[in-house]
Amino acid sequence: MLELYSYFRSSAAYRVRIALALKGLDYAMVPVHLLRNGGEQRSDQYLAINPDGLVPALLDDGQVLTQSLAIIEYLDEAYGPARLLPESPLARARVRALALQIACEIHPLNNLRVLRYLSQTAGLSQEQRDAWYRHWVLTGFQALERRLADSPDTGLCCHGDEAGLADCCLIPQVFNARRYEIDLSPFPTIERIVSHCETLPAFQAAHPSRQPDAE
Ligand SMILES: N[C@@H](CCC(=O)N[C@@H](CS)C(=O)NCC(=O)O)C(=O)O
Repeated sequence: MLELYSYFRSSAAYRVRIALALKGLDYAMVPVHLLRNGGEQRSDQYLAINPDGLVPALLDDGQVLTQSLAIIEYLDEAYGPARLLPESPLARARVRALALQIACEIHPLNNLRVLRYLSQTAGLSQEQRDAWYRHWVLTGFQALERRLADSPDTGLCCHGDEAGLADCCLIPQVFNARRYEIDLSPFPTIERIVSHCETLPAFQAAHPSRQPDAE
């Protein structure tokens, strides 16, 4: 029995929802509202599950897993056949690097608690906060576009023609970028991959608008 603690607009939870759908795994969704009740991710009940106070968390038969990339790799290994990472060590390293480039270099800088700190503690205006957000997305996407465009390993998806770990990270990050009305036209390879993934049922099922807690 798999239970995913998720928030419809959380891009880290969205990554795991895509992976679950690509693997064809059924799961129960437990909503954690990041804005209501002072942030349910900081409730005692949720902190007992994930002391980071971040979603997602996954329970597999009562065993707690955290960190979206670790969860995705776990799902791929535990529920074979593995398909979210390629086989060769070099290819695996490439896919992990693409995924980590999004998950470590872009996403944490723009997380809710960081944005809150910028306005509530550092005193940034909404305009300055939005400029910060866009700056780190653009910086990350410039590097990512170059990596993807320059590599013969890039196919319909980030690596070859089958969706995998890197696509699980890219599509939610682009969803966030669109929410901030970031112009993606300087990133044609990213746009092309996203357009392809959006035609796939797993990505459609995982979309924030299709979640039970969507608003
Ligand atoms: N590295 C973590 C990041 C998790 C994360 O940052 N989750 C965000 C939503 S996308 C969150 O729960 N934010 C709540 C907050 O900042 O208070 C992962 O990949 O699982």
